[in-house]
Amino acid sequence: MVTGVVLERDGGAYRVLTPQGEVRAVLRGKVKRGQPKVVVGDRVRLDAESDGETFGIAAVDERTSLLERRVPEGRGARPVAANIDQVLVVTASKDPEPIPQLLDRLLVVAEANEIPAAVILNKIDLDGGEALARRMERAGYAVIRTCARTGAGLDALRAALAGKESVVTGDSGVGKSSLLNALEPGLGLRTGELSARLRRGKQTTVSAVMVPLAVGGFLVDTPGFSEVGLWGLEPRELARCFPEFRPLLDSCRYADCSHIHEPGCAVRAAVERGEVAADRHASYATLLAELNSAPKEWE
Ligand SMILES: Nc1nc2c(ncn2[C@@H]2O[C@H](COP(=O)(O)OP(=O)(O)O)[C@@H](O)[C@H]2O)c(=O)[nH]1
Ligand SMILES: [Mg+2]
Ligand SMILES: [Zn+2]
Repeated sequence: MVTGVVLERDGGAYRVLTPQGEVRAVLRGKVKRGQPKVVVGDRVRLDAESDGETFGIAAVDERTSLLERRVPEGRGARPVAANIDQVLVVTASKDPEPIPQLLDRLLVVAEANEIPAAVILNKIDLDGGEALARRMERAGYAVIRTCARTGAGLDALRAALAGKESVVTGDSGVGKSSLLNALEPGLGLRTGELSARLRRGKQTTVSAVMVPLAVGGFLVDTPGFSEVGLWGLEPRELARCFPEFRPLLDSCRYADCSHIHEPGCAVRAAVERGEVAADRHASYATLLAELNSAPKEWE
């Protein structure tokens, strides 16, 4: 029996990377009956098929994480990618002007899916971006400072990616493709916009794709990451998605405190003391309002 990792769905089959190279594999047995549904990032067990060319996916290993998205106009969730180790949220220090609320949203998506996250602060040749870096570090995130143009920080980025399955996300224009190409020529093309366009032509729903890295590990390209990951979150779970709020949550007067208006709220008290950034709390309030107005799964 061969083990492999699923890189992409390809029509009725899957592209699977094995220690012997890439193979095509189709679903077999219990897995064919949809248990579980195989997605990009799954570690699978393969049997050789009688034709000697394709393999059969006989079993799926237990997942360490699973990113899901809502089924359009339907019920429940559809798995998108499995076993993601980390989410790296890229921002530029300048050009385009950073949008801290967007960073917070993407980081909350990672937290909501219980996936570790870090920030990449790119274009430090244009502006050091230290105020933004400190804001994110105070919130509990590692910040990797990079410049795709000069190569500064690329060793740290390479080390962060090595051997892991990562999602690299962020606003367009911040330098994601440039950073990936600087690490590995052509990598920005194998992920991102171009592959998304190709995939859209091939399938009606855009799916994820995983690209092996020369340093070991994989990049996962999941179109619409920010929409994918937030939908299942209960409003009361949102505060836990802000790491700097977590040690405070047991100290609020009311166990069901929304951290917006209640007296004796430890989070707002920390904001007033300057220990929690006011604009992080503002991001929390914005996302909470959004979750509270979102239709429930069964509606
Ligand atoms: N000055 C500067 N420009 C950069 C840097 N990284 C990327 N860029 C430029 O920013 C623009 C957008 O980069 P791109 O990689 O396409 O961003 P993406 O949309 O996130 O993939 C391009 O013109 C790049 O040349 C950087 O570190 N410094
Ligand atoms: Mg790009
Ligand atoms: Zn509170």
